[in-house]
Amino acid sequence: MMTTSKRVTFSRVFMAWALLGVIVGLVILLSISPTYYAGTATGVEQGNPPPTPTPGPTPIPPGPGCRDVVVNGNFESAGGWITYSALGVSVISSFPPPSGAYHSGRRGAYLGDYNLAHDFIAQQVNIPANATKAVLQYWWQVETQESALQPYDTLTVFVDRPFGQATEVLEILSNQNADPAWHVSAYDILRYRGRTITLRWEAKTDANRPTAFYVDDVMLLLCVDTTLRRHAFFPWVAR
Ligand SMILES: [Ca+2]
Ligand SMILES: [Ca+2]
Repeated sequence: MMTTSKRVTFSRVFMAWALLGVIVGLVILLSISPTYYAGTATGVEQGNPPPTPTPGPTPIPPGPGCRDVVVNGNFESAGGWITYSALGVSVISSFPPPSGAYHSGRRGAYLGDYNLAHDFIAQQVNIPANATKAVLQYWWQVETQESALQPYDTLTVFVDRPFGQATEVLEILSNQNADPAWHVSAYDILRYRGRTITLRWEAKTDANRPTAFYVDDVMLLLCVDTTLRRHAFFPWVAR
């Protein structure tokens, strides 16, 4: 028969074990829950890598006072471009790129793809003195029979300035950029404000294993400060 003091001792021991059980349970729960919530909060399931972002155009906010000044930048209609091909063929073409389709529509610039090539497309643009933004953007794709060891065949993007001033190279793509997918390049050229420049994409290949360069959706986004132009004509307005 259990005495009163033994009952008290038993009760204390039972409560101590129960308290220990609750503490252990809490510790286990807290150690598991952060992992669980981290997984559900980001929507990423355990063991699966996060989704790869889908490539898209560089975000260029149109905004008020902004417009694309390239004529026929998608190559879908006639006009806008000065073109040259040493082979004497049209460099604005519907010949399909390795990805299977042009970035827009059914046509684009198709440069090179033969040995000792010299092809280009060019367009003159004016960047007004009151420009506040001038971003050149274009999509490109390269296909080659070359190895990737050296840049044997190239597509050079030039900014030509009149009156014998130095030409600037914005970008040089080559057989080393070969990939059956569209890529985008974007350059700030606001430093040419107040000038008329010619943008030129020139392909040159060496004597063997040709490379093809495809260009589509050329855009020059210009934003202008209309108040600055008004002040230029009516300087007293600014006072
Ligand atoms: Ca197109
Ligand atoms: Ca070559």
